[in-house]
Amino acid sequence: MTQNAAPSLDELLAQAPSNWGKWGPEDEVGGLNYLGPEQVVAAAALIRSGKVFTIQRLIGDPKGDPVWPGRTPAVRTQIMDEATWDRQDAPQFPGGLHYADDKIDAFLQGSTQYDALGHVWYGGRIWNGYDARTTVGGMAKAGVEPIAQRGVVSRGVLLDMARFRGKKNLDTAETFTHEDLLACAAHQGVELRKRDILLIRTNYLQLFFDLGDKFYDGFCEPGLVYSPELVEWFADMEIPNLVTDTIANEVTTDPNNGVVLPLHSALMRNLGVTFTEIADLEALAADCAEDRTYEFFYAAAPLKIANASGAPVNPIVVK
Ligand code: UVW
Repeated sequence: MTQNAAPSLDELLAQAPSNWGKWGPEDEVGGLNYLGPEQVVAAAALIRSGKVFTIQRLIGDPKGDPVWPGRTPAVRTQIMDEATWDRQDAPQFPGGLHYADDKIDAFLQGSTQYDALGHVWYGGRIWNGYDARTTVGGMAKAGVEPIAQRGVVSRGVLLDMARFRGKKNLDTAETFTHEDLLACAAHQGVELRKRDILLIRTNYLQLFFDLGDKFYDGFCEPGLVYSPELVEWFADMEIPNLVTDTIANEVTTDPNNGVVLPLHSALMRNLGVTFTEIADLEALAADCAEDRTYEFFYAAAPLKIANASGAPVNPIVVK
């Protein structure tokens, strides 16, 4: 997907803001440092109706699992079931216990997931300036485990870009900016505050189910598009976590410069914004449209996997 005319990320982001060192030389969770007891208590005050939403997409969906090109969906294998006890060599437990066991072989970025801050890089340096060689054979630095240990709790705000634009889903390669997010929030009657977790709905992955294999033809998801102003806005707003219902949280190839996923570098690598991808925001969005309440309590913790560059998660939203 590299385009010859595209600038290098080093060139594109030469003047871009950075939070490296802001939380010390050993930091591995970046913008999650913005979230402390104050944010948790304030978020808890948003629980009013007691409605609970889980926003993970099903792993092993019989209709298919949308993944980034080159990745493959999780494969679940049944290891033990009642048929196991048809065999002569089946284990026999005093009392007659039988059980089912299974396992999955899965890309850790192949479902709803948190990316570790070291997941992407350029110029030989990952988040906080760690040497990119620390990724070799497993993430020695800025892996997903510190995020998982800490957990993520704050006020979440849904920005329903698809409804705001009057569409069932955003189109291939459709873009929006932070100004559009602000306009969407104003239209929804919700204020965006510093340290909010942003959940952006495009409903684009509906096309994965509607189009089948054709979904990947000319693959270019819709999403946020890079600009220096957008990056400054994320920095000023101290956004700790960006959650979307697309595979990669931004327009895949930037239409202005041809760079693939520049915001992964500008926001995740440089500012320490954690990315949560492939969320299922449909039930939540329908409810928000009905009760006109777009702010809520958000809590998530990815699986604790040593040295991993990401991990599956099933975030919980409570209204
Ligand atoms: C890539 O980094 C390529 O994708 P994602 O952030 O979706 O895991």
